[in-house]
Amino acid sequence: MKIIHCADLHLDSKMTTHLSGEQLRRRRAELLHTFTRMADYAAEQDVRAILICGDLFDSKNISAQAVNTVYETIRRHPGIVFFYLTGNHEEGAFVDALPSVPENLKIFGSEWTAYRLGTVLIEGTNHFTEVPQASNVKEVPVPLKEEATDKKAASAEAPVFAAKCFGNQEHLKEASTEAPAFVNFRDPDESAEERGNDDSESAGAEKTIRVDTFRIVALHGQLTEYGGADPETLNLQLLRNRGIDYLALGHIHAYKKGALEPRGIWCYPGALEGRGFDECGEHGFVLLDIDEASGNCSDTFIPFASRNLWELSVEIGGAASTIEIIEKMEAVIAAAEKIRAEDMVRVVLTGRIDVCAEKNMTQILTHFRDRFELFQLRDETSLDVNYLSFEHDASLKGELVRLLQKDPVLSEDEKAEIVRCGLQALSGEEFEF
Ligand SMILES: [Mn+2]
Repeated sequence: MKIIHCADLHLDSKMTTHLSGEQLRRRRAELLHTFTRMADYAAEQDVRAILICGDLFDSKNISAQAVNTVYETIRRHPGIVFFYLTGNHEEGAFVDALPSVPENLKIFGSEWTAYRLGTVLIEGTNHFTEVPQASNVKEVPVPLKEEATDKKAASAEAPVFAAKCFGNQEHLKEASTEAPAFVNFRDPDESAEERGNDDSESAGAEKTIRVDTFRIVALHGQLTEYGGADPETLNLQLLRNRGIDYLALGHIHAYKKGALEPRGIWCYPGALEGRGFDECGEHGFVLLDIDEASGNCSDTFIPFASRNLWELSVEIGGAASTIEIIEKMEAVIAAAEKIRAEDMVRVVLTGRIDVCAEKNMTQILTHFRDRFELFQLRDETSLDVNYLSFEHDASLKGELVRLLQKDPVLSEDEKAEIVRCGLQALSGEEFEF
């Protein structure tokens, strides 16, 4: 069974990059578009469930555009169950905004909830205190595969499409009226003998968790070794040795995973799209492929963002001209193979350059501006002044440099900057602050 694990979509985000009004509108639309693309990808790849581990929206003020997009996307994919862990930003505002909760949308709220999808158990809460020993399990029927050929048939016969996509979900309704099964969780280290005894004791209305059940737990917060007072911290000690196969997390905006004793892993898929230069690199989701017979699971990070952000540091120490600086930048950009034309790039210039070096930021910007969706340039170089070379300079320039050198108040960096502007002005050149 394939399951997508994503988190931190932050739909309706205000973004933290310096985008123009038009770029910002387009970027917001892209975030929504990526959500629908992900659902389409899931249908194509025969994914049975999409697990959204919090921060689907950026704030509790959700736009109609975002609510409708998510709602309609879920309804148009009855073959996929959407599990949604309400995060710390949205506070259930989405559910309240819905005209109705689609059959294939399952919510994790403040109470610990467990859903069973085939042999996969998906549990979670947005208010984690501990993993409960036992929990009521809501059975979720594994939806029928969305037939790829249906779409072709649907375009020819509109009524069929409408029935399939809007509410003909009798198979879901039927099964979900079944009485929930009661499940006891057990220590995975327990011997088979103990297990056997226990089974006979708990026979009847209770049924014991099957060994071949793949257990996913969905939580939102910062994983820590010892926990803390902040409700957003998740104490690892309370999550180890609980028979968790896959701890599906949200909150950290970069992909990250680690071991969860005794047999599982924890994983943050990262934000689905980066929103600022503090969220650089590839973004996407995690695709789980669980072999239901063996319980083996592969987890693969799938880059899926429509654009990524990259910050490149370019050392230009010793460069004497704008062209030379551009050349150094070109080399660094060429080496960053993952950067695409649709990406947003920020270059930070570093190193020490001579105060007499000819460096024109406008020219550098002009050179790179049209190559990427967004191009930003930051100058973090520092200036070197070779005071010796001005020692015997009888011109106004020499006078200025010697005067500044003796100044007791200005810092070395301030002196260098004034020297640079002064020299350029005296040479009759345009200068940039
Ligand atoms: Mn987040």
